[in-house]
Amino acid sequence: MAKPARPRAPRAAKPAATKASPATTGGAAIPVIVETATIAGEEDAVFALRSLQQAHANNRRYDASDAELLHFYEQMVLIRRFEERAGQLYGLGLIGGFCHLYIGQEAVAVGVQSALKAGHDSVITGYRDHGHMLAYGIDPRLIMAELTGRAAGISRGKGGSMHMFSTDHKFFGGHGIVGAQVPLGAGLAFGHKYRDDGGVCVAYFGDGAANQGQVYETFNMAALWKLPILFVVENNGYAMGTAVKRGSAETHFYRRGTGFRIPGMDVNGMDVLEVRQATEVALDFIRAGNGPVLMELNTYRYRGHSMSDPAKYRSREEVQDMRDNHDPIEAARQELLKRGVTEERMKDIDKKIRQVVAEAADFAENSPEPAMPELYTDVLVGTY
Ligand SMILES: Cc1ncc(C[n+]2csc(CCOP(=O)(O)OP(=O)(O)O)c2C)c(N)n1
Repeated sequence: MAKPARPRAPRAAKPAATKASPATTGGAAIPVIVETATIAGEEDAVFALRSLQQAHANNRRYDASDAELLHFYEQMVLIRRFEERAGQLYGLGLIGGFCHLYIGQEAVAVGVQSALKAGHDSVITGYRDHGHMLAYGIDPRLIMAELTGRAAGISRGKGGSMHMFSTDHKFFGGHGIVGAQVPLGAGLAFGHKYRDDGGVCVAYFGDGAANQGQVYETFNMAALWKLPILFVVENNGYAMGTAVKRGSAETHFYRRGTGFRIPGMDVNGMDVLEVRQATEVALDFIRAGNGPVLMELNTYRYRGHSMSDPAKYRSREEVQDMRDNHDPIEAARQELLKRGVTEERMKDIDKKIRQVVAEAADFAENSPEPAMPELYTDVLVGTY
């Protein structure tokens, strides 16, 4: 059974360039080249690749005000309660097709997207998309109505859980083809650069998707053209039932851009303040015209891959350990308590969120299904 390895302990920053160091095998000293920096200019390149990780290591956590941390807490609670309710509606047969819950990963979407300019910067992700939409301020009623296939849904009930979209919010899906959102994200980033609008695209993908060839073709082009794109690997430990170690030769996903001169950052995705801080470092670099950044966010999904997954590939103890010891919402709650925010204040937030989610579910259940002529709309691509 796979050992729970997330979130990984922060690794110590390495020096920018190191000399040959001796190692021994059977007593004989042999030189091991750890890193070379012999070509003119290479040293700078090596430094650039590591500089963001070093900047992040020096200052890991965002200095949030109490109000900001409360807001992050509220958003994470909203995602969790929303997802729990979606799971119940799925069980009742009110949600059809696939449904992938985001429970456990809330700090990622909230930490990253709180640093973006909503409606200006673009976001694109895979099929586990409800949390990213909520984190971008999209009305929970419209998301729930989409999940239940109703006309009032954000994609008029025709997209469902995996294919939601809102150009108004610059949220570009919701994609069921693993990894497909990565080259599409480069296209969105190209659009920002072409229009010179100062926007950045965040393209999220999973540890499983990170093994797709199209990801690396995209890395090459994005780096070559210095596209304003933040690649975010949400390493939740599993691609369906395959643990990272079973499916990936390089399990440190933040290193995967090195061959394309894309700086990488290794981030604890269970700490919303660490995620936010790392995102700011990355965005500063990207917005200054330096091209893409790759962030690995180490996180964990508590529920099965989708609602139909009994999750037999891992132990209950592993999941329980993550829930008990690394939960992003509980961590934020504890931090707020330490700052003197009262239990009552947080209970009020919890109560308010339960109400918001209950209203979203009622709205979804009471909305009509799309009319038949809707089958013929949104078939061709328009201008965005
Ligand atoms: C091109 C393609 N291959 C396979 C699948 C089937 N599939 C759906 S999800 C998934 C696992 C992806 O895992 P990961 O990228 O780690 O994302 P996570 O589900 O953990 O968020 C696979 C193989 C698919 N949808 N598309």
